[in-house]
Amino acid sequence: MTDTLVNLTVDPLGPHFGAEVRDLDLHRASDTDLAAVRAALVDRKVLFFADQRLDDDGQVRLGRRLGELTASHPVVGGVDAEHPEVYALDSADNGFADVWHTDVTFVARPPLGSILRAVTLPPSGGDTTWADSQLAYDSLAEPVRRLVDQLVAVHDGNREFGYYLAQRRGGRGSVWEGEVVTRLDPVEHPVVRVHPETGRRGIFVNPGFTSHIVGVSEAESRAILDLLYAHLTKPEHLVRHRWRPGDVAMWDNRSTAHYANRDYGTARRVVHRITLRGDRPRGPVDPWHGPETVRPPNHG
Ligand SMILES: O=C(O)CCC(=O)C(=O)O
Ligand SMILES: [Fe+2]
Repeated sequence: MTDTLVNLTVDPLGPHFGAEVRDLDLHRASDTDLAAVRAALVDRKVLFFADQRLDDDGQVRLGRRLGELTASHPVVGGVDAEHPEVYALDSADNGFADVWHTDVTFVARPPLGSILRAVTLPPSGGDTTWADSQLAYDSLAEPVRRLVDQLVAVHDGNREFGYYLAQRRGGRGSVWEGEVVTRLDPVEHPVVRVHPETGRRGIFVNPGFTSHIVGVSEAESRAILDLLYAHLTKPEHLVRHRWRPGDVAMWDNRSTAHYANRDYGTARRVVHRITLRGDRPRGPVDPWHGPETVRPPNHG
């Protein structure tokens, strides 16, 4: 069924998750249109907009109308000096995202959502797939839900991004939450995140950045994480997008994970992303009292 909200047509891609928003020029969208987009984003979790004409300026303007923008990335600079908010993933510059992840979960307040624009596409391939972490949580058996509700995990950006921080301006990254990032201290988040706008629970661990579960053995941590990752990425929980020029995707990082196929050989693929500032993830054990950062033992 297609819902028409104001002048916005939201065409679901499945019973629960994903939608194409039709007949909306993001460049000219009214405040009412964008309020409807914002509501559809929380409801459908990933939205696609075809035939858009955004450039970096337009993408940043759109993002500012939807929320507060973050820097491009905590440790990777913007696409150019004029666009410190725009994060470019360029295959020619080793920009790939072929590991399941939710954006930037290795900081205390990961971005609420991301807006991604196709800039250069390979002749074929380079599809992106999203997983619905709330649908996945809901379809776990009840005793497993009870177990994971209580768990806390460590997220560590050093493996993926430590190198970039070391290379950049003498180890000085972006300004994130008002502070220059000079190190990526691992952070703790609940394994199950309660969505701040809907109260729905979702699996909030990802192979890109989650290092381990707190308070269990390494073998237990590995087994629980593997179970959650296999479950999260079951086909029933996924939507896959085949990119076309002019496409824009927008997703809610509080309820999804994603993966970009690296199957296009030496062809070039460039996408530009902006991220909306988010809040501190909360778990179902309410309130979740955890330290903001976990320091390795040698930091005392
Ligand atoms: O390249 C893509 O399609 C997705 C890249 C990605 O992970 C991101 O923009 O957050
Ligand atoms: Fe991503």
